[in-house]
Amino acid sequence: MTARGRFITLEGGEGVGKSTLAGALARQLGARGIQIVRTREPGGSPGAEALRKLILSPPDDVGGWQSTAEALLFYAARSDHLDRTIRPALTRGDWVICDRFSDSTRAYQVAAGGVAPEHIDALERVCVGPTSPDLTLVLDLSMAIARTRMTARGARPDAIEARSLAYHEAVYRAFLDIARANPQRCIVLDASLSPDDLARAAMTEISQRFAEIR
Ligand code: T5A
Repeated sequence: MTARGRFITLEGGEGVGKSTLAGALARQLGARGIQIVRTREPGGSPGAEALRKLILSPPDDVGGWQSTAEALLFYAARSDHLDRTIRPALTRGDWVICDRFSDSTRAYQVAAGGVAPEHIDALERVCVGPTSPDLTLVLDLSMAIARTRMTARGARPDAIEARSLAYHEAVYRAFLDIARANPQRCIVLDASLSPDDLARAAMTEISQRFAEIR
């Protein structure tokens, strides 16, 4: 029987460099002969990608999602993503590198949006169950630098990016709180490093954690 693959998630605020790091990790782990499935949330399966559009670009007549409705949409997308993409990959023995996962719901919809944590605990039991990440890399970057990077990239902000500074400060603090509360699973990385140095720091943590790539 194939051993279950490893499940690595990348977390942090907007524009901290998660997608860039996910690409570098996929290349470097792939070069070591590991089958990688690189994916993201919201999204990562056709159904979840359809929900992504609804969440991040709500139709004008919706008037923006209220926090509980938004959390439920994220879990609908996550449930589909787990069933169609993540669990099959882990069962094959592939490694999954996922740009955002449940910690994002706890940071955005709970800490910043005010959804009760016990409601998310219940959704976690129903949708995620035992498929929780083996390792979470939390990218820590000051909001000022992240905003400069986002401005340089020039894309129009989506419904969540466009929220207030206070909302995003609560998100920033929440990721560090989550990392402190889960030291076995979470590693905080300094995301002000260059892309190459950040990838090197992440690979060091991954190889210390997982004997099969040493
Ligand atoms: N959300 C998501 C919730 O509210 N709840 C949830 O449960 C989930 C799953 C997703 C949105 O949904 C919310 C959070 C988000 O608001 P998204 O479009 O996927 O939306 O947004 P992000 O995940 O924030 O992705 P971004 O692409 O905006 O940011 P990244 O991936 O962190 O950053 P990246 O790699 O694209 O880099 C940003 C810019 O910085 C440069 C890059 O070239 C790029 O221009 N850069 C660096 N520059 C210098 N040094 C480095 N180390 C750099 N790394 C990247």
